Amino acid sequence: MKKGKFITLEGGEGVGKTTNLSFIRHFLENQGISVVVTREPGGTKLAEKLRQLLLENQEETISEKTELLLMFAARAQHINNVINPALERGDWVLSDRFTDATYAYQGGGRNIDTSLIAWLEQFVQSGLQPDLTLLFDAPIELGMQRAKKRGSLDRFENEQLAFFNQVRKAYLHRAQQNSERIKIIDATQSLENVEKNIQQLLITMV
Ligand code: Z5A
Repeated sequence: MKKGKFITLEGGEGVGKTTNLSFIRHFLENQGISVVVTREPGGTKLAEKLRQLLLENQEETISEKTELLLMFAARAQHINNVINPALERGDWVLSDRFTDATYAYQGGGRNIDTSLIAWLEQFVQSGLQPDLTLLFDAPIELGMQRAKKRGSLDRFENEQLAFFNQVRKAYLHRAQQNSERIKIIDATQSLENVEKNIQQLLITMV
């Protein structure tokens, strides 16, 4: 059924996911590939509303279970209405974050049992996995410095340094466990070198 390829971009905040998304898009389009660019949480009208609920600083505390379920609710909608139809058409899908973020933020950051995340992953994705995941990795302080230039902080950005260190550790652990799919990009390099690394990985896929 799946004819296109599915690529996801992951990493902590400010590591360059969004910046490199447009580089990847242009690279693929220059090879004649039709590309759908999307993001998580979000990607559909309803899922973007859930994103807003998840990222806004709320008066009412969002419990860890609620956060996890909202992430997967948005994902179910995204897969059904955007990702699967695009892949079935033969388009390539580029997503700014996907389920590895849940393992990193809700698993690593919030300490939710990863077997529970794996159960939800199976239920919601029915086996759908990215063909390639680029994990942009940099020390937390560097990403924060880069992201700070943007102004006000969302609900996740307001977390403490320890939270982000747990997230980074969980991402790196995930990359170790899924080394065929998840490729680590050293995000401390210049943008030019980061792009060279990405290009080397993409060339093997087109
Ligand atoms: N979340 C979750 O908890 N569970 C889930 O399952 C999912 C998500 C899917 C929304 O993410 C939040 O949702 C996220 C996790 C949670 N929270 N956090 N934190 P988001 O992706 O929308 O937000 P973000 O991670 O904060 O994105 P970001 O800060 O925009 O980061 P980025 O896209 O990786 O960075 P960027 O905007 O491309 O780059 C930042 C700046 O650095 C920019 O000025 C660039 O020009 C500059 N930059 C980038 N690369 C370089 C290099 N190599 N050199 C110099 N300067 C650079």
